[in-house]
Amino acid sequence: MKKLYVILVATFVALLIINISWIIINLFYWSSSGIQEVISSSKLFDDIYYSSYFKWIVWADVSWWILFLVFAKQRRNFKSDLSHYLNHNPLSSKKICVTMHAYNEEEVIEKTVQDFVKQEYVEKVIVIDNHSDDKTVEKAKNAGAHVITKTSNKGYAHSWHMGLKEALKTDAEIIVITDGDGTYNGYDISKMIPYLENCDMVVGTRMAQVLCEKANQNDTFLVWGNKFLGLLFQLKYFNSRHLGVTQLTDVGCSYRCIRRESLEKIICDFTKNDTDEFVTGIDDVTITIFTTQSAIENDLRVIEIPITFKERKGISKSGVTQKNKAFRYGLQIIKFILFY
Ligand SMILES: Nc1nc2c(ncn2[C@@H]2O[C@H](COP(=O)(O)OP(=O)(O)OP(=O)(O)O)[C@@H](O)[C@H]2O)c(=O)[nH]1
Ligand SMILES: [Mg+2]
Repeated sequence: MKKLYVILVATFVALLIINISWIIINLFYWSSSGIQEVISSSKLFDDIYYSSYFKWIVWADVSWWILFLVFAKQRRNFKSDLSHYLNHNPLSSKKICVTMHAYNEEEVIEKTVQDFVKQEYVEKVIVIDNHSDDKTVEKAKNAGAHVITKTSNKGYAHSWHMGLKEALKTDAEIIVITDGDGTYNGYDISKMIPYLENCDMVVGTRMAQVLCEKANQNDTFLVWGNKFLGLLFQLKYFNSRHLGVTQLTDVGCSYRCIRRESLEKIICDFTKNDTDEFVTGIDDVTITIFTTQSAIENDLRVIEIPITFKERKGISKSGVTQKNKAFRYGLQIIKFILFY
C-alpha cells in the first residue's frame, strides 16, 4: 500500500510538470503565431486534437486518476476501526511537566521559562541545554527551571529525546514539549489540554494568521511549503471517508503535549534496540514529524490545533528563514514522509 502511495506522489509530480510544460509551450506557440489563431476556435481545437503529445498526456492523466481510485478503494477502511474514532478518556491528574530545548538563548530563556512555570498545573519545567556558551543555563535556573546540561552539542533531536525521557521520570500525567526561543506562549497549554481527554497527542499549528505576531518568521515560502508537506503527510495516512486519520498544516511545529501513557508507548521507537543510537530517518529536521508519525503508527489519536506564534528574538539556530536552508529542510521532510 505504501508503494502505491509513493508511486502516486512521484507520478503526480511528473505529470504536473508535463502538463504545465505542455500548456506553456503551446501558449508560446499560439501567441507567436498570432492572437487571431487563439481566438479562432476551430484552429485551436484542431491543434489540440491533432497533437500526438496531447493525447498521450490525457491518457497519462486519466491513468493517474484510475490509479488514485484504486488507492482510494484500498484505503477505504484504513485505520477505520473503533480505536480511531471518538473516545473520552478523562485525565487522572493534570500534573504537567514541560520539556524545553535551548541553545544559546540568553536573550529570551528567562522570560520563556517564567511564562511556562506560571501556567496552571505545571509542576516542573525541564530545560535541556545543548552545551550553550552564553548565560542560558544560569538564566534558566534563575527563572525556576530544572536544567540538564550536556558536555557537547548533540543536536536538537538529541535534546528532544532526552527531554521526553527526563519528563517520564517525573510523576506528570501530561508532557508538554516546547522550544526555549520565546516564540510560543505558555497560555496555549490551556487550549491544548482539553483535547487530551479525547486524544493522545495535541500538536500546535502556527499557520493561523490572526494568531501570529506580524513579525513572525513564517514567510510565504514556509507557509505554502508547510501546507504542502501537511497534505503529503495526510495522503500517507489517507482513508476515503475522512481523507486521513490526521490533518496537519504545520509538520515542523514542536509545541505539543502528550499523555504520559501515550508517550510510554512510543518512546522506544526513537532508538535502536537497547542503544542510544537513533533509528534511521531521525535528525534535527525530522524529529517533530517523526514523533507525530510514530504516534499514528502506534494507533494513537493525534490532533492539530491553532496556537499563537510570536516574533523570534535572539539568534535563529535553525536558519529556517534562509530560503536555501528552508528548501533543503523541505526536501529532507519529503524524503522522510515518502520513505520512512
Ligand atoms: N536549531 C537548533 N536548535 C537547538 C539546538 N539545541 C537546542 N536548540 C533549541 O531548540 C529550539 C529550536 O528551535 P527551532 O525553531 O528549530 O530553531 P530556532 O533557533 O528557534 O530557529 P527558528 O527556526 O528561527 O525559530 C530553540 O529554542 C533552540 O535554542 C540545536 O542543536 N539546533
Ligand atoms: Mg524556533
